[in-house]
Amino acid sequence: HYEEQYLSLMRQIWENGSVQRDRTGVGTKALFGATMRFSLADDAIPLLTTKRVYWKTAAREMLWFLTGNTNIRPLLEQKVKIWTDWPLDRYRRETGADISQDDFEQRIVEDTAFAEKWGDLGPVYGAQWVNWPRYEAAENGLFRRAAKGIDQVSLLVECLKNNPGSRRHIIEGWNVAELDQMALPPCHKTYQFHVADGVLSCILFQRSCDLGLGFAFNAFSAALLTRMLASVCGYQAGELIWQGGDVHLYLNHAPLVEEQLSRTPSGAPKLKLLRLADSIFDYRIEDFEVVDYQPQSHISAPVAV
Ligand code: DHF
Ligand code: TMP
Repeated sequence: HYEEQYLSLMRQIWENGSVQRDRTGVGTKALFGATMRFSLADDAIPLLTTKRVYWKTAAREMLWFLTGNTNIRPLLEQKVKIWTDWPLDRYRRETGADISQDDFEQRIVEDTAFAEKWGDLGPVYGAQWVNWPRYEAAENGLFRRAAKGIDQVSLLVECLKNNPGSRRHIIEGWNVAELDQMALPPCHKTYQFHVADGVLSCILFQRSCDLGLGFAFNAFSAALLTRMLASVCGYQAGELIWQGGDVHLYLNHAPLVEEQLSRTPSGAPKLKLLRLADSIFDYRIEDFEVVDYQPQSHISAPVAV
């Protein structure tokens, strides 16, 4: 079963990982450098079955990246709360306000000016994917930011269609010049695609991976992106090759790790794309369906901020 790779990596890190004092102060066990391969053929999808994964949340996040938006407001309007912690943390730190997560989220949704001031994550994924900044010479001899940046996603689609044999099919999130403005520097930072015999595959390089929480989303999302790209370019989907840099388990995820390692994966969920969209930017959440997914119960775990 494809999920054995995940469970065995989890076991290996839990048993042999080096204990690290990490940025969040929670502490991790970590291993550097790991690869997992997942087939995407015949609608196969790397969705974990040893716990329920809210794949629609991950899909909504991926669609949000593709819009280029970096504000959590459109996510909250869809009840997606996975990014709230970081703006909330900044709001509390900078204002000293004692506000609950619910109240903060409600204010972001209802108050446009508040959302603009406090809901933005900085130039994270979406901003770099479809609007990587360009600069142009100004009259005064200096450079200024051009009105329109580089749309890596559109260029990728064109290149996949017109020059499938290229070895340069990349979406890059790691804009070195802007890292300091981001709430979090990108974790799933590089996507490389490859076409062979009409089959599209993807390598995702993730520099930092929260194996207990983030991974389930990252693997599903990368597979979804690959499926959407294959579909609009007229290819079949082949494989997702996931590569991690610092792959870790937070020390406070012990209950999740022990529960999950006691479970056995089962079943072969499939992802259906119900519609061929005209463009990669035209997909909607209603276009996705997961079938044959009978996961074991959800296991919640705290997210390290
Ligand atoms: N920080 C850390 N420490 N780990 C992360 O995985 C992470 N992921 C980020 C941003 N910062 C992060 C963005 N993605 C959840 C899932 C993905 C995600 C952020 C949070 C999460 O909390 N998942 C829970 C609840 C899911 C839900 O509410 O729908 C889970 O059990 O999967
Ligand atoms: P870092 O920037 O110090 O590496 O912290 C980021 C944390 O968030 C780290 O635990 C990895 C995790 N993460 C994921 O695993 N997947 C994601 O998509 C995101 C945004 C974060």
